[in-house]
Amino acid sequence: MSQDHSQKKYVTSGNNCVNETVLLALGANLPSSFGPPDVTICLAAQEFADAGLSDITMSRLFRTPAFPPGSGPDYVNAAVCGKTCLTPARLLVSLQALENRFGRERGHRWGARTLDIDILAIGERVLPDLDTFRHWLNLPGSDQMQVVPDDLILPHPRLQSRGFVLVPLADVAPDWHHPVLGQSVTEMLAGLPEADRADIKPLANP
Ligand code: A4P
Ligand code: MG
Repeated sequence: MSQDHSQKKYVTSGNNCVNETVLLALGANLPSSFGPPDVTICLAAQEFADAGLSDITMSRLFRTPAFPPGSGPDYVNAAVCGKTCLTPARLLVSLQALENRFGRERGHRWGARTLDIDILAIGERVLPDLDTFRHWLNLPGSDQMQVVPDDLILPHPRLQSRGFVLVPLADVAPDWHHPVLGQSVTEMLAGLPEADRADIKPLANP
């Protein structure tokens, strides 16, 4: 008798690894040696398989005003949904190596960059633990700009308040539910002020 595993949260592949869903946010607002931000993002996306992802779906590219306002040129943002067998720590290292390959320099927090790849979520994991996640979730905006976490924080503590994250994410994972806030991507997006979405425009294909 054949079994339908399509409703299972985790799919086990042939080599017995646990394939978890990964959601990524991509952003760039400086040219890299490979080209302008849209080209950099598309080239980086082609490297995701080597970086440990499979079943990759990428959103449209969007032009978004830099946050905080006036902090630099407009960004190009996108989101990716995929699967991985890597541990969260190894995935972060792998993606940071990809950022570096595309010329990422870490200057000041939220400064202009050639490529930023944030892990938005890995399945329904809350990392490193619920208390620490809540600490970063509730950090005042001024502190968020100053303090950099040592640990990987999942879900990304600012995803729910950012149009430049949620608009692309709605292309690839509209039904993903935030494991702490309980809302879907569609619901979080609908909860944003209209002004936060107004200036987010899809780009024509590069
Ligand atoms: N880290 C902790 N959690 C994570 C996570 N979920 N994903 C740690 C990735 N990294 C995580 O990150 C600093 C450290 O956070 C890492 O070493 C990792 O151990 P970073 O990428 O080096 O620094 P960052 O980019 O300044 O921080 P972050 O958190 O990526 O910044 P944000 O909050 O994403 O803000 N405006 C527009 N329109 N579009 C943008 O994409 N991006 C930013 C960056 C600001 N304004 C923007 C955009
Ligand atoms: Mg980042």
